[in-house]
Amino acid sequence: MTKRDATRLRIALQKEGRLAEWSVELLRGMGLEFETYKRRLISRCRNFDIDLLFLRDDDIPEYVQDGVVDLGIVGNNLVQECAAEVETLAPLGFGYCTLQIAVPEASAVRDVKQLQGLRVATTYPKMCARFLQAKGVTAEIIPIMGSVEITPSLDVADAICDLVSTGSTLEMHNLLSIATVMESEAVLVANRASRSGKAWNGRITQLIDRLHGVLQARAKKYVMLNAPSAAIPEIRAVISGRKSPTIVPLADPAMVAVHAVVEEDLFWEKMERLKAVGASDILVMTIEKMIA
Ligand code: PRT
Ligand code: ZN
Repeated sequence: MTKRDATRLRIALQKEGRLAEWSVELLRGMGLEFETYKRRLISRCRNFDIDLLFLRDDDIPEYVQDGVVDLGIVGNNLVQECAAEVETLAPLGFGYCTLQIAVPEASAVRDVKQLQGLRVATTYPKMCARFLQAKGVTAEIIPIMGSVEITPSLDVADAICDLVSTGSTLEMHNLLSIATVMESEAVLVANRASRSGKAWNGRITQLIDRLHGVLQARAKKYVMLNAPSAAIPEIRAVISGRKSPTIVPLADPAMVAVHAVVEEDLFWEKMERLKAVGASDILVMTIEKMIA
């Protein structure tokens, strides 16, 4: 690892893999300008005193814990497995997966308790062991580096504990999930001393504020619609956001235009209710940033 430049904050992100593109997109959304050409180890931000380090994801929790870097973007699954002593600043809304215990479809095992005395192969030995222990089950944990899903067919293990996102790997290998050990997504983590110390606290707080601006914008849509003036009370009841909607009169005095920010998760339900009370010409726009 290159020697630290004490005047520049360091952020670690995955070099290649499932989190890499999302992490770069998020940091760019937060206004950081940098190159990713061939993902060299270090990329200097042009507009901030920040260096980005492109690393294997497995190394990130410990590098953050040890202060090799100040911040890291990594799956919470790895943070928990390493039991890294870091401060989790925010979940990031990508890299969703679950750590699950699965058995061959042909197996008689259908409950975690039945794993007593059996072999469980996993790349997450610590979390798997903690989970089984909490259930009062003593099993033989077999740590594996990769391709955990093939271990039952090789008779290396009776069950596996692995990450699942779509579930197609389990299905392809005729494996059936019997328990969820944890739900995970990518998180922003900070070195404790960097977060609390004078040198970087201000810069980290600034980055967290920007991050919230990006995440909030993603969770919302900007909606413009036309509606009969008489429907304003019903429309306001549907769009019960933090702020009241903007109501603009139209040339036709019986009609108004309504502009509002709507939560993405209830989006379709709200659109259907708005149409039902007379809204028309509904335009929906992505919000790039949102600053409270
Ligand atoms: O090279 P490097 O060490 O950095 O990368 P890696 O190959 O170890 O990691 P990578 O890119 O595969 O995963 C990085 C992070 O993405 C993980 O730590 C999780 O936080 C998150 N993530 C989200 C996943 C998955 N979904 C996922 N499906 N990580 C791995 N998988 C694997 C899983 O292990 C299994 O082999 O995908 C397979 C199952 O996928 P489905 O879709 O068939 O269920
Ligand atoms: Zn890895």
